[in-house]
Amino acid sequence: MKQQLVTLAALAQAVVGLSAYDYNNPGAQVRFWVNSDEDGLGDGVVTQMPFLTGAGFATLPITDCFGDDDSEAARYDIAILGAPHDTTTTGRPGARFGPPAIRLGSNQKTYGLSVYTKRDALKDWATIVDCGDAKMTWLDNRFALKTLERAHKKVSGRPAKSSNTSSVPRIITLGGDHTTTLAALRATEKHWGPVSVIHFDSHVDTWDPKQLGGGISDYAALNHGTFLHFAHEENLILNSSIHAGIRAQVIDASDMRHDKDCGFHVITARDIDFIGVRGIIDRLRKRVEHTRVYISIDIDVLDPAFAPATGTPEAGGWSSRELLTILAGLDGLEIIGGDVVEVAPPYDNNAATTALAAAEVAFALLELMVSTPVKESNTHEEGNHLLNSKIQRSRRIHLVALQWWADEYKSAIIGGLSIVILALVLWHYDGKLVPRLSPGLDLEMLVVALVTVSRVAIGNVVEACISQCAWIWIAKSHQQRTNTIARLEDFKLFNEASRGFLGSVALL
Ligand SMILES: [Mn+2]
Repeated sequence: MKQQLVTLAALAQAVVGLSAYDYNNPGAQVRFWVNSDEDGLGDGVVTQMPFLTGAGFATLPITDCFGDDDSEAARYDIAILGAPHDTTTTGRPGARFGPPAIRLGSNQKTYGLSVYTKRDALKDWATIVDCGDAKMTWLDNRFALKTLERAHKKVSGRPAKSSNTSSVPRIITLGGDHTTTLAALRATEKHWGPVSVIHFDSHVDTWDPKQLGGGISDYAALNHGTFLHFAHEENLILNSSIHAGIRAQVIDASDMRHDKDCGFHVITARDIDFIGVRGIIDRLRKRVEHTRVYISIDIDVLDPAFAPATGTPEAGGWSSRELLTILAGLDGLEIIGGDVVEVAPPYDNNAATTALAAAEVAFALLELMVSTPVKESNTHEEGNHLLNSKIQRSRRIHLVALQWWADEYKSAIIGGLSIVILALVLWHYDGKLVPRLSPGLDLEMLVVALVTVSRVAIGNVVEACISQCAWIWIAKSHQQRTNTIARLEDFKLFNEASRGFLGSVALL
């Protein structure tokens, strides 16, 4: 009896469902023309994906977001914005054609119920629009970046549609070479203050202009390999930022030190082989904990097999699926903006592989933004990392020291401890340069071990001084013990001492 009732109910529902067909919301079907039976084609609805029926991302209609109308009807929560720009690339140009290619690649996204999250980002709480492209001249880099920045400010410069869940519209930028991210960060800083950047890329993009472009001219100093240096200089980003997928060579060791100074940790492309996708997600989440996040995705983070059409391709990258899984793993972070850049369609293949990957990645950003609405805080500090508020207050005086210590506090503790132990050892054996230790272990070995620990822990300047002093002390003790002249080649005395000022002074 119960089963019959269920069957009846299902039948009734089907009948009601059929009669209540919503012509304005045909799902994956396109209604071609008003119902007419003349040609025997029924009601004119065919099952087909509506390719090219919409001009915007995921076939959203292109909306004018640059006008002054901020009435209720003109509001939105998330905006897509194209940045057709490639005159600051150091490699192959062509990313100026990126935005329309990504839009074309996204045209299967008219319905978006995810089999992973069981949510449809396009039909959730958020009003999503595609604002088209910012007007960017190809004749003047700086002018183009300024108009992009202005476009960002305009698009995000009105209240959000869903005022109970979000305050201002968040933007997903379709690049464009990577320099376009600087304009986006300048605009987000106005609403959200400095934010952490999760930067997916095969290159670090924090190059000091002295290394890349600055030797040519001030104008060339700002390019798609240096924009994160400028973002750091302009205090747009927090020192809780992180790169993921890095594999391109750098020019010399100073590049990685400078990268660290710009506030970044590094996850290399090959790390995924050792810690897996889960490990990558955990490291990213841990790094940006308690901060707001901007996600910038250079499509060259993918292997050229998955994204050949990009300005500076690098073999040995991640697959599209790996990147998408990692992005999905960032669900719940407060993402205030994002971009997919460096898509250069002239190098794409007939199947538009790169554009498809870029569209999927941009949609993943959209899903993250819909999944976690973000309210603008009253002050820039609020809701941000504790460190950030400290930096804001004492920016002028303590910025460098604070950043260094906060970033390195673990290393500093290890370094400090090893220095204390070293001091105790030296204190204890003061004046007894040949102490009685167990056979096979002598004081010099102990000192070298401790010095090695501290130099690894502390890094650069401090470690250089400590190691030099240690080598000098060993050489001196050896000299006194054996009554011989210390041999430079034995102790690398001159070599080590020549590495720094203090060491040189000590040597003298
Ligand atoms: Mn890049």
